[in-house]
Amino acid sequence: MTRTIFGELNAAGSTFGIVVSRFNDLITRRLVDGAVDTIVRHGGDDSKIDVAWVPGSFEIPLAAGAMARSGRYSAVICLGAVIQGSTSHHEYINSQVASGIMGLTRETGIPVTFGVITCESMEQALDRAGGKVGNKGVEATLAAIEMINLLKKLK
Ligand code: INI
Repeated sequence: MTRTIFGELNAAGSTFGIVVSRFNDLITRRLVDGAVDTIVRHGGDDSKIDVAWVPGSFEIPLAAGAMARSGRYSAVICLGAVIQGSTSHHEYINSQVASGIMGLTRETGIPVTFGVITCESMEQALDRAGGKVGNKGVEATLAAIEMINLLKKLK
């Protein structure tokens, strides 16, 4: 008989760190709003959410690491928007942020989720920040909540 294990979407009792980039804040403010709203709608408490602002997405892993190692949070949610310019600058940022965040999940054992929009234009970013392609902040928050509860069952 198969035993199926999954994490419920219940944020009650959990504490959340959110790290968000100020670069492209027209977009990232919408991601934070989506993240906080998602936590509260899933039974979480907004007094158990800390939001740390960093200059740009490149700085996200450093602040996320400090939060993840502090022992104060059930999960850390990383939010940013890297929009392709006329150079390859964005590629360096994207690869460092993604691998930095993945490294933190392995190192700390808590969910550190990736809510960084990577796209070609401001229009595509708006679509992913509450527009027609959803909200990356909501997605990263649901992943964090699900993983918190899954990990409780796997331990
Ligand atoms: N930071 C972003 O979050 N998004 C971008 O699109 C972006 N671009 O395109 O340059 C960006 N750059 C800043 C970078 O993240 C660092 O803050 C900066 O390089 C200082 O370390």
